[in-house]
Amino acid sequence: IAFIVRRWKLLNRKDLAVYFIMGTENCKNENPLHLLEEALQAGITIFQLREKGKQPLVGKELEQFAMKCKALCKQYQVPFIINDDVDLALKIDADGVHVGQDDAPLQEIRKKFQGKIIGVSVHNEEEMMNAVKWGADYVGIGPIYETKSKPDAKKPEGVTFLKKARNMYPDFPIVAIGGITPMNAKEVLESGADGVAVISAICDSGNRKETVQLLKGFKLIEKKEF
Ligand code: TZP
Ligand code: MG
Repeated sequence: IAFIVRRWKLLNRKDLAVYFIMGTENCKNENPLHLLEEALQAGITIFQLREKGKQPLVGKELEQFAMKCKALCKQYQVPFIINDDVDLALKIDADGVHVGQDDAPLQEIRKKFQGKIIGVSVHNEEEMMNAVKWGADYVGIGPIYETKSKPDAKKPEGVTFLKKARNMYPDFPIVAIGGITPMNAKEVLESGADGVAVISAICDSGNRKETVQLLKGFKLIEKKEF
């Protein structure tokens, strides 16, 4: 029972409501930690540090930055996830890691990540089945729409596979990603996503509080769970 309770507490579907992703390259002229704190104050429900691009932080600098992000997330009681870098996630005791299909096999990561969150990007039924089978805590599906934030992103998929995935797994935590904004979030949530994962919608927003509330508000309207 303890195991079940622990696993259950790891991640709830509602934690995916507004999944903010950021790295220093997404912050333009703003201080990344300041931007993250504003997003936390605005009500994001989970955060992923995704350090990519031409001049990413690496080594000790990345580690120190990640530690500061972790401390901020803890202050707001928001799960802190690290993209790709399993060793860094372990080293600084992040709440979890998010991996793609090109990263280490899920079975191996799961062994190292007992009691931590593992998210996996999936694009088709087979990848989805494997993610569920090998113990992912949630999957990310996308890109749904055209994105400017990932140069090597696949072609936008629309909501076709998202709907299929939801039909296959009625209760599995699913977050949608790629070009999502308050303008199109409703379609994504109606297609079965538990939440939206965004970079630019929050990083480039002139009013982060309003943006996060809009992204959340659709969910409150959509999920009549009372
Ligand atoms: N994976 C698929 S699309 C994407 C990632 C990391 C980028 C999402 O960024 P945006 O700005 O919300 O489109
Ligand atoms: Mg990856």
